Amino acid sequence: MPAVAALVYLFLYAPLLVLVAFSFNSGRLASSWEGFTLAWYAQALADERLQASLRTSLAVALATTAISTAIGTAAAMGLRRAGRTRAGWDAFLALPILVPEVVLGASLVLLFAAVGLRLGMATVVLAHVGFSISYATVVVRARAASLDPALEEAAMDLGASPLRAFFAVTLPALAPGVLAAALLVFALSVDDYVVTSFVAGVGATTLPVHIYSMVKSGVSPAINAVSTLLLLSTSLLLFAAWALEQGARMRVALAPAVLGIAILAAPFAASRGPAAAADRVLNVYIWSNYIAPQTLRKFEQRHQVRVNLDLYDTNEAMLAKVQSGNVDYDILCPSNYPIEVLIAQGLLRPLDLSALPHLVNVDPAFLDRPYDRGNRFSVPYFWGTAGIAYRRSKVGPVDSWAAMWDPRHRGRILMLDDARETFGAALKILGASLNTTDPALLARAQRMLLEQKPLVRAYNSSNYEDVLLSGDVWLAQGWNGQFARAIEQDPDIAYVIPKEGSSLFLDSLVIPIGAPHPELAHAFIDFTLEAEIAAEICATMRYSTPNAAAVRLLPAALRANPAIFPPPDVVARAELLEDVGEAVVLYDRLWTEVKSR
Ligand code: N2P
Repeated sequence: MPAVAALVYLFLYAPLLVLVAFSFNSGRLASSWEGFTLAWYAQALADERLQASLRTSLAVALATTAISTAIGTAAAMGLRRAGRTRAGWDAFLALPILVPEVVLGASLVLLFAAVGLRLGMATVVLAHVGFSISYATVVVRARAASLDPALEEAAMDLGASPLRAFFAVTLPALAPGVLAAALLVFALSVDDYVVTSFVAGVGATTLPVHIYSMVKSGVSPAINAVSTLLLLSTSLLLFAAWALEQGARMRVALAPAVLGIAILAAPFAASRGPAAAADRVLNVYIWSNYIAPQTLRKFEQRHQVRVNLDLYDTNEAMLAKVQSGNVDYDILCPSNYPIEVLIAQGLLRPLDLSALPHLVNVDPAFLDRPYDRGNRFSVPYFWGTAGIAYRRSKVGPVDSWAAMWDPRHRGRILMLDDARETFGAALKILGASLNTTDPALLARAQRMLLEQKPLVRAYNSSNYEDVLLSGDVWLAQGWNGQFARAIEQDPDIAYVIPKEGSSLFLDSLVIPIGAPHPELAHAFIDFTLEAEIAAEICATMRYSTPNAAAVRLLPAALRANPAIFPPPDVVARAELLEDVGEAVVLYDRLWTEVKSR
């Protein structure tokens, strides 16, 4: 029997143990142990964005704890007198605990939009209070049940007002329960990802939301380090709460509780104080792997501002968020085809070209395109291709999309998690345009994707190059820049634009209509147009820059790298993704069917 129990516990704790162990691994990949190091902790603690998210988490958790514990205590007191209706109240109390978090998150976003509340710190606190009151009430009530009501009555018989009796007699007796509730609520709030990701908007990035966005831009062991700290801290808080509920003395529970909070607060001691002029901010919503932190820091320093960065991996995700209407972004980076949609819906702010003196650096071939004549709304940022990167030693030479349908590569194939790109690959095999709106062709493409699905290891649009580097897959569909970086780390990897042709994208910076900081947004766009900055952005991210002055500054090796700047005949094979109008609904439905079947 103990052996079975041990196995169950191993099953429960193995992932956590691996996480903790690898936070001390000096290698980058989780596939091999390369020696002990604390470097990832140092890197995590030195990360300003991480510290900012920690500050947000702590502020939210403290506010949530104060509000929820107060309301929970009051509710527990009230419920003592519920009498016959008690069962009903109990059910209502359990409901928020049982409702799936995604449902809660989605419904809160609707509610906030309906009452006109902007997403931000306040909505996060409201949401956290919403889901934690029940927990607080249940914990305090358990303690209240063991109280002798005669004590409170005696106090009132001796002349104390009900309020006085509560504070002088009842509350001290309840204190361990109230503290346990507070610790539990604090831990729940610090930990929450799902609900928070719905209601955070910009500038309210909590630690879990930040960790998730770190995962998107590549798995760094620094994430393991942060996660280990978060794990340790919440475990201590929950242990303290549990000990109090078991009747441990306050002093015994205090030590783990204080330690738990100290672990979260420690990075502040290490921090150099909040970033400069925190009230001047720019909210940037851009593709993952499109700008390096060091480049943002240059802008922050030059303008004494803070840049809030949010990332997305598909145009559709970005559109959905912007169209929902209650987010405060200053900068977006859509591809050409969603720009048409955004312009048509009146969601973009006309640019003041006089505030963009460095626009002259852009190669005229990328300007005045049909999707935005005269560049009234958009300035090109990156262009590039989608293609296949593969491990030469495993699959030999590849020149066709057919490799992604080859049963010999079962379980070793990764495809982008992007309707236009996956359908695009299938359509190219069919010899069709990837901008087709023909339902019959799209149905054929869907059948192909369904046939391919058993071979596919993952649909991933964020850190697909890491999955290839780790050796988990041998062939990956993806966008060129991240593959150009991967090839540098591992020369066994090659990138090809298949002979059937592929997709071409042109992504631009735009300012949404309701941008709270339009002037700063113009300054940012112009900053990215400066030759040195555009060259730095291209050299760090490895997507292709439309900035002619920047290209001249690039090292020859980068300019000659075909994964970054493909030769003209290869570009000629590729087709620019364009707006498919109403058919976007069809693409979306067919793609959802592929993924859910
Ligand atoms: C970067 C994705 C490239 C953008 N993560 C494709 N439009």
